[in-house]
Amino acid sequence: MQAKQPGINSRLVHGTYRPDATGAVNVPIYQSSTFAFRNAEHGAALFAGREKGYIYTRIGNPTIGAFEDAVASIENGAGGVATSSGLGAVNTVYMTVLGQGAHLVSTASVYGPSRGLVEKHYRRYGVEADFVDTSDLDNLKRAMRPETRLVYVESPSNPAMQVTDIAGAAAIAHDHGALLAVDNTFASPYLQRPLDLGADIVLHSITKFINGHADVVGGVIVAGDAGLLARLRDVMVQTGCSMDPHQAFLVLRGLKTLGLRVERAQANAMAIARWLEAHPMVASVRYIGLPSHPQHELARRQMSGFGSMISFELKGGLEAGRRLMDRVRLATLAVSLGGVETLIEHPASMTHASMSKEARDAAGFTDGLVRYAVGIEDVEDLIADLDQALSG
Ligand code: LCS
Repeated sequence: MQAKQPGINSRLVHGTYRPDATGAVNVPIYQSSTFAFRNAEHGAALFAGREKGYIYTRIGNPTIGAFEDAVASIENGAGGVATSSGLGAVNTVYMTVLGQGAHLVSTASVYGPSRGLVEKHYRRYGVEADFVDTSDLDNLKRAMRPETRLVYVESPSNPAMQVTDIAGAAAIAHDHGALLAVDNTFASPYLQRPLDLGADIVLHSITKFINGHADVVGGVIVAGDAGLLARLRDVMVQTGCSMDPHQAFLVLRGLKTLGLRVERAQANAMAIARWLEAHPMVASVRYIGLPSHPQHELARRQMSGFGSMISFELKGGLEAGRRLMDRVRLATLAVSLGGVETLIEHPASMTHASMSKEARDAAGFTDGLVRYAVGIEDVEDLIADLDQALSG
């Protein structure tokens, strides 16, 4: 009989690490840039790949490796590649899959710089791209070309909160000989596992939920196929966007409580979204847990919870949104998300300012949209804070 796999919280707490010779319960920080070879033959064998072991931290490191294995285990992948930032992970995926003349189809409401990287830089090397509303798969189908190599989906997307059918997008990508990569940052692997739904690659800005404490910038990529993973690792190593051992140690620490943090933050988010929806000054609320969200049923099918990201618009538009952001006291006016603390920001002038007004309109978010990343504080305090900021 096959042993049952431990549940996700057991895997989050224990990872794949077992106490080493010293008995250390937690993964030690191997803060060393380089590793000694036993002799010249050993060094040559490691470089030739005839033996497994550590050479140099940009290529591989035990602390970073423990983090990569832990995330790969919860994403159900063949292995992971940690990167210095989430955008480093995005670039590693692009550079691995795209080449001159290749075409990319991506979610229009993708994180601004994930789009900017293509439009400003990859285009200079002959890569073409279309950014479409992938929450309607007909748009994706129409955008596919014979030279499409990569379908890149962010779901739920930042900050439009659109949800894409990942299994459907995988089928379309594969019918056209392309790979599907999913930016799973907003959901976290606790709520959504894209590889199980047919994606080839999943990536995260671990700066957000995976680390969860707003004190580390980093990224990670997981692939289902070992050959593809090796190609991704090669690009990470060659472009030098490696993680640091201390960064990996902190993220391993954050990962253990991912389940607890996500459960608490999404319970808070549901209560806040309902409160906002009923507030007379609020024009619209986008929270995928609300039945009013256009992809609520799809999110229910492909995710195990609705997460803690809310976008909303006030009846007074941009000016009213600005006033609110200046008046909140418990929530912090700052970009980023996925930490224990609640953050509020204005996408059009902050995280997505690199996009043109037309691109933002096409991506489905207006200048008046406010993004509210719910943390794990007491929900009555968060609601009281929004209440005083709206009524002041
Ligand atoms: N993917 C998504 C969905 C993101 O939200 C971000 C950062 C990235 C990738 C890039 O990751 P980083 O390099 O920052 O680790 N999103 C941010 C945001 O919404 N506010 O500040 C950063």
